[in-house]
Amino acid sequence: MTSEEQPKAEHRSRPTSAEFRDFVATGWSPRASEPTPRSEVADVTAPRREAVSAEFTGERLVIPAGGLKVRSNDCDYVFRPHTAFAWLSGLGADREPDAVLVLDPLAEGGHETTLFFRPLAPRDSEEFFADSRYGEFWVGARPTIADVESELGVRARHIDELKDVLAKDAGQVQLRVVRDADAAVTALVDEVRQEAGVTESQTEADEALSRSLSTRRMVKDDWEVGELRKAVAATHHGFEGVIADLPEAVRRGRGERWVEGVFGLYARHEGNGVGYDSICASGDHANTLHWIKNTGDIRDGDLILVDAGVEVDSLFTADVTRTLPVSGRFSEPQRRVYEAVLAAQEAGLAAVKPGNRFKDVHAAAIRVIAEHLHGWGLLPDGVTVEQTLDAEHGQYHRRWMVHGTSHHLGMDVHDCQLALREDYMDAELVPGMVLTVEPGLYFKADDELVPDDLRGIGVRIEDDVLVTRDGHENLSGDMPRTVEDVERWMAHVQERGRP
Ligand SMILES: [Mn+2]
Repeated sequence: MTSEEQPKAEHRSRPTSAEFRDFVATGWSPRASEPTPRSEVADVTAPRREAVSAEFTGERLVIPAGGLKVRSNDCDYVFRPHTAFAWLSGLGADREPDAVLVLDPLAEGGHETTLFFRPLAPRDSEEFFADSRYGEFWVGARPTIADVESELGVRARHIDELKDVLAKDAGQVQLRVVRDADAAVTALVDEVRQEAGVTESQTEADEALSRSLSTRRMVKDDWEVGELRKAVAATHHGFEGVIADLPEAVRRGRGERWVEGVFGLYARHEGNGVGYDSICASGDHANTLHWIKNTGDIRDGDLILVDAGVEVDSLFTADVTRTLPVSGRFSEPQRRVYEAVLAAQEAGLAAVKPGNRFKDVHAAAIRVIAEHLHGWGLLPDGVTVEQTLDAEHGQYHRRWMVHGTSHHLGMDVHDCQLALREDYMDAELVPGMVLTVEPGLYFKADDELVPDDLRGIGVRIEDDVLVTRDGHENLSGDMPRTVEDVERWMAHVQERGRP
């Protein structure tokens, strides 16, 4: 409802004459008479809202999109709607700053959904030419109320009507708001509650709504899996773009940035953008788990770890990691580490099947990691594999893989983060869940416990995996993973050029 305020620069204000106002308001072709056609996603969001409606019978639910955030002065960051809002409304990409979705309880049961937003202003308004944030001259024509109603299949209203709707019978109707989406809407809901005489804290009730909207996204329907497939396909192209440009990245210096840029090019061209900041980590940088500075050179003979994913307009994102030999060929020590990680990933993948628990995937992968570390003599003297895997007293192996093996994947790269432990880590895998399987081994250049030839090698292999009725499907399985396949892939792509 309320984007961050931009400071006004007085020296940039221009006098506006009555003559100019009249002149700028006229002489334009009539606007399109047909509203935006109904979108495919309108059919997908209706059952989502019905399920939420059934859980929160008789309650008023408020799900804000969030507002624009100032980057500096009068420049904002590109807008990204809150995921709960996008999932329930069907609006993705950069839509619709300051909008609020309200599920209003009906007397006869169920809810009516209304999207409150800032519709297109008429041409005789000040906004039309003067408002650099919302005005048609500055950001293009925004949708009208009729556009939104037609496109999304819900009722739409001007955002200015929101407060009255929230205040209506607020004392009798339980109100819940997704609190972290828009501070101003949360404050408005709290104010309405106070005016209605609700004195006890409603934070827990609000959090239960947020948790429900997060947990409900865990099992993907066919349409959602289709969006993830698109995201993975675009990500595959992005990786091939990176491989094709690797020699150029080496030649130019600061090659990690070149790789980030090339992947970003594919992400913006084929999708909405990157689903998270790309990790482009060459040599020892691969041992910094979230290396997103990407300032380094890429040197022949090193590995480069690229952890990147394209997000499509619906906001579903891929999350894939490949660790590539810059020269096109793994050295013997690189291959040794790589094949250990690959074996761990295979063990993790094999554990992705209905009936297994989410945490079983990590357990399977980390055991293989521990076995290799033990076999290489890296664990402290006398420590067995079973001893290091002991959660209470061991865990030595975690020095070289400190992260988990999996997370749910969807509209958020780390999806369903508000789910309870029993619904996430401890939950059984069921068909439709999508998770990553991403073990790694990280031998820092200054790790004195590691033999010389392994120092500075960091490897992670990450795929996006759909749980099916009889096991799993690796959605990113078309992207080569074995040593031989990766080497062949690189040679092929560099021979052929950019996809
Ligand atoms: Mn991941």
